Amino acid sequence: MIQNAKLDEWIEKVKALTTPDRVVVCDGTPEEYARLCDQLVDKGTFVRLNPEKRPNSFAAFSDPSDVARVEDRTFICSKSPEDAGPTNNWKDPDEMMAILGEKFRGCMQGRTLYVVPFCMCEPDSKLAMFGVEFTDSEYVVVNMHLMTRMGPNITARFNEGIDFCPAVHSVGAPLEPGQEDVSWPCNDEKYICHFPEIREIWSYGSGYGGNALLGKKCLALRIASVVAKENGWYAEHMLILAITPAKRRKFYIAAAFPSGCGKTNMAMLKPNLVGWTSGVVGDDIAWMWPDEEGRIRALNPEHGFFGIAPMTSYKTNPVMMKGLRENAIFTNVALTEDGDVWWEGQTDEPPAGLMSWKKEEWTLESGEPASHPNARFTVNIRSCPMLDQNAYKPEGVVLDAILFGGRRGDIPVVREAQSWNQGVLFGASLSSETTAASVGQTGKLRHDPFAMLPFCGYHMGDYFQHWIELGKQEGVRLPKIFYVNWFKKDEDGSLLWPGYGDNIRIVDWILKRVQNEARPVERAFGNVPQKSDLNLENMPKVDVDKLFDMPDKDVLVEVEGLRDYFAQFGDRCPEELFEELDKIQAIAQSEES
Ligand code: GTP
Ligand code: SPV
Ligand code: MN
Repeated sequence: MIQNAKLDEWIEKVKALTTPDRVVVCDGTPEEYARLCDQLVDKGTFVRLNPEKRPNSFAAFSDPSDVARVEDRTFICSKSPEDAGPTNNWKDPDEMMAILGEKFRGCMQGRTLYVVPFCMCEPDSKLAMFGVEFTDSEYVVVNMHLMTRMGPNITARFNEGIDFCPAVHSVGAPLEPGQEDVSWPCNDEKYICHFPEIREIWSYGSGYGGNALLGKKCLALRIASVVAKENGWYAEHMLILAITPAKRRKFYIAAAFPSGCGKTNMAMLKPNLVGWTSGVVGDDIAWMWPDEEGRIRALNPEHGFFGIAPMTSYKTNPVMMKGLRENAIFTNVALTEDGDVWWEGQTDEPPAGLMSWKKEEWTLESGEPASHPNARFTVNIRSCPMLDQNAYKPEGVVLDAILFGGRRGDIPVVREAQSWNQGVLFGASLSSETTAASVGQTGKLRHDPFAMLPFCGYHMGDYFQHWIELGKQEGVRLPKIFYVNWFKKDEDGSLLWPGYGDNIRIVDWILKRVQNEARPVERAFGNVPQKSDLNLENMPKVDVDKLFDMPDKDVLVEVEGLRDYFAQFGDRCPEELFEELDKIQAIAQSEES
């Protein structure tokens, strides 16, 4: 048993409110994981995969109504609406607590309340954040086992009396006595609520991903972003990777791309350049801070990957494919006849005899994909065959470059910011086509500043200011900032850039710029490569001029759009961003005339 007074109080409180049949305090051991997986198989939530094909691995199929994050049901409940800002759904904390009080009353009837103590990042790190998820979902518990740090050395900290963020979760499906359970219980009404001032998370109605695994987006991004702002650090939606060019030192890069825009793939970038090597630190979240020497350090607070299955293949992401050979959970993928998993893009041709994620027989004629577009795998970070040796260091790694990027048909594949403030503008200007990672229309261009639109727990204008402040700190050694876009299209709609392992060629130029080894072409919207500085050997032919082109008239339209967008943040939007827009506009106008 854990001896922690606050935890005892919370267990009593959640138990009294939700009236579960029993309470289990989780110990985070492999035995517990195995036991719960067996239980999930017995309940029909899990299908055990063929142990000869995919040892110790499982497939789960969600309710078709519960397949992704629900942004319109995600709330920031700060005391003042001003502190949530115009980009968040705000609700008065007292009003929301009253609603949640009703929703959670008796909601765990017939179920077990699992108490899941966990830690985001190494517990020895000065940024470590402890959490306790209170959940009635075994699926959530086993996913938390893979995604966070749990087990004896975490519970030891609770015994020492550390503070934690309570994160209460229910699928919202109480069972009457004798009522049979369904394989994926959930509720049509969902609430994903954050209380930044009292540091609490309450999530109701969904069992899927970021809605339910509360250490990830809810704690390590939305709540952590508020804690970080108050304490001079940064909680970001970024991958971290190590790149070692042939015969050079190792470099570290962090990159913020919106959901479904390539973080997991870039985190596992396998360089298509001879003699280059790489290593994974993290694929979704980075916590960053300036150290005593002014260097920007970053660490990955997570302990596993919750990645998009479709298009993951030995061609696109061999590192992940190897990491998924055993000990993985797959959600909403298709099943093969011989008890393995398949998804669109895994192989060129689908195997015969598939069962779709909707548990129906599937053929090419079915008219819809066999796996859900947001089908995901969950796997522990230790499964990754290419982890960087510093991936676990509590002191993180020193960043050499920060990338922003998204999914857009019309902007250059890479450009370099000419100053820190222009780099902050790059982050703030990020916009991208929506993907299946959140419920709603896909392929719709929207602003997603710093890829943090759905994940910033406070006012976006204050967030921009926080980034500007980093550049003003004395003695700080700032990484260079770049804006990348792997999705630039030709007039006929085809992609101009092959992406994946060939992205190393853009990283090559980025690292040349970091070391001041290549002279760039200066354009209104930032620096782009000279053709002669690009290594395009042994790759499919590309139209270099089109890759980096952006007509000045388009730049001017972009600038006007950003002025309008930033206007909503009022006087919380840093002046510096408007000054950067003015500079770009002046250059674009003079180039045009
Ligand atoms: P979340 O986990 O939702 O945050 O997404 P993510 O940012 O990790 O994106 P992920 O790496 O899973 O990629 C999303 C989709 O983009 C997948 O279908 C990938 O195959 C595709 N993708 C990733 N990188 C590239 C690339 O370089 N080029 C192209 N064309 N597609 C890519
Ligand atoms: C994302 O949407 O960015 C994800 C998936 O990583 S989820 O954990 O569901 O938020
Ligand atoms: Mn990902």
